[in-house]
Amino acid sequence: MSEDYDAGSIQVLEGLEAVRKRPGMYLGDPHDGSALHHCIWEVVDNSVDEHLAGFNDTVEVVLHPDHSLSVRDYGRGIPVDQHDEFGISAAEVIMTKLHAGGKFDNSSYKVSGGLHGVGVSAVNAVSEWMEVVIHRDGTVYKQRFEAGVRVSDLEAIGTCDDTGTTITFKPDLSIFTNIIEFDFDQIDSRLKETSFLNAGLRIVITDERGDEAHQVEHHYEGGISEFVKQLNARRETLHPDPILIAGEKEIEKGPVTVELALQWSDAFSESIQCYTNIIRNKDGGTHMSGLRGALTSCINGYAKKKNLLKNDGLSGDDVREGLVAIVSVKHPDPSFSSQTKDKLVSSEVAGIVQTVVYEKLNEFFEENPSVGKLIVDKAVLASKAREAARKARDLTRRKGVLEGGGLPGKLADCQSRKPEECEIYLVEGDSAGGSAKTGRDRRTQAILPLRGKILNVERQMHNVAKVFQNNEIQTMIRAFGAGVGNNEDDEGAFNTEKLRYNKLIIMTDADVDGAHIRTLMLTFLWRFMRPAIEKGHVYIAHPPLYQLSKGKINRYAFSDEERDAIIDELRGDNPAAKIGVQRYKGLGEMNPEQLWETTMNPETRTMLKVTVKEAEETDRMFETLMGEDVPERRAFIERHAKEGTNLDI
Ligand code: 0RA
Repeated sequence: MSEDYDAGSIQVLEGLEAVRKRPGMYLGDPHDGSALHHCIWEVVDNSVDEHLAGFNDTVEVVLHPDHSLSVRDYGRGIPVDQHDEFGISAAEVIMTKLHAGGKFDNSSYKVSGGLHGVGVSAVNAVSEWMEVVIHRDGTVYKQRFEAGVRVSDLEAIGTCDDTGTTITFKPDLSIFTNIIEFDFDQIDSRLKETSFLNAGLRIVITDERGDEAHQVEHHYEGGISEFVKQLNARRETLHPDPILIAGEKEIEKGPVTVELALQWSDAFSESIQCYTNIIRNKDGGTHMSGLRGALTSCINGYAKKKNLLKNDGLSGDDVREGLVAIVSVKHPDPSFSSQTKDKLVSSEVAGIVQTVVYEKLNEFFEENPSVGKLIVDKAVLASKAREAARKARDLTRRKGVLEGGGLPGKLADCQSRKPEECEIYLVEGDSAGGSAKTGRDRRTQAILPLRGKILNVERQMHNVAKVFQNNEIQTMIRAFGAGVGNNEDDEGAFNTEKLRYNKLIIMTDADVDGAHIRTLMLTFLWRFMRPAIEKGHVYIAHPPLYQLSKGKINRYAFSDEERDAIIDELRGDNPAAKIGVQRYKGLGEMNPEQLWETTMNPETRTMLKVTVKEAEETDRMFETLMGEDVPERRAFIERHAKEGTNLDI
């Protein structure tokens, strides 16, 4: 360290020393990877700010073999002129003065970085070394730091004809422990989100650490609208394009802008993701409540006006069923409930979002009455279902579905009476039911064969009595022994604590009919036994499509691609080798041993857990499970073997 440090620089050092001493306070936990990755977001945010300011369209992130990481942008370049107060270059101030990033230029320029975090200087403090290279005014400048302390001047090292900034840093391993390597997947998914939230920004990530460099690029001209489309990619949507809503309101501190994309599908789940200044607020907050308020009043108003509402009003849950939405708020000075910014609490935002959404959504409905009707119809159905589930309780009690008759005759129950170790297979068809009964572990596995298609309860919401006259439905209610109806406060309503089995496993053929029956069962469960799904008791069995054999070797394939891969593998060097290929047209074609081995044995089976959360993750899962990429799919199943995998409805 040089002797000629002035008062300003000493202050700087004290600031950075504090970061090194208590990295957790500034960057998050240095031992579980969160602070390590926070360093990247911190640096990237500055480049995103240049994009928001209108000067940058590309960010390049490179993971180097020596475990340093660089972030390059093509913005204006950090200013290099002398800073009056500190007597050092502006760049050095930004690199070494805590919080300098946000305070440096207090115009409306800083949106994400200025409000996101602690600035590049905090990252500098926890880096073994950091180098900044600036392209500005035709000159290339460079300066190097170690543990946050300058070890060279900002030097002109060449000429250039572009502008921009590259910051490279190597995390100091005396500060980060346990997880000390950058995680490509985490970086990829976070920066993908960043590029969705910044329409037009190109983010290129290159991993140079392995034998072969690996590169991905994220660039979405459609921004949050494309984000929503992707989240709904595998759903049946009610309207082809997300509804885009944008608005702005001036408050004392500056402009608050709100941007939303909304799209309904025929799914049951609701997924609303909220952001403030590009940061995810996983617990929502005032933007979320503003949106909810507007949706409820707007959709009820429209339904009344169009005479689509017969009796009661639609509840918030009703109008949000099947909705995927992104809410992105930019605010000059937001407040959060905690350091981690999980929840936005700035109260004025609720009113701003509510007003903007109410106005724009009404406009949309006026201009697109057919979409408006579909959305209202969906909400009305949800509302009727809610009412039906309420009635169900009385009805089933009166008819003795619950108490009378004991266990259904078709049920092959398990021996154990400890629900926590018991499972019930809901099996399509009698012949599959037969194999399952023979093949099962009869101590813990019960089998309930269901004949043919179960009733489509969605079409019977006006006539609940009919739902409960249905044989298969009565049988399920009695076998589960946990009541029916979603309102937990009602006596006799479905109660997971009374469930006779911890796992309800739907096992249907791996074909279109099987998928249909599965949907009908899930629909019934969602409408009348929702807590079973919400509390994670419902699973989908995953039977194979093919058996492949060579001599005594038996293998199973879950897709055509996997079948081909296994055939290649079994042939090995002998292309003439005889491989037996059996295609299972239905579960019934499997003998009991095969069914046990491939689909029912808890040690080896793969099941999907039915959830109503995290649409995004599940989409990726779906892609992986049902997609074309066989090695990826296999790796996935191995990683998530047994009960780890989710199916979002
Ligand atoms: C302060 C002022 C200006 C730009 C920047 C900071 C800036 C910082 C970083 C960090 C990474 N990339 C960056 N790009 C820009 C505005 C300078 C001007 O008015 O020309």
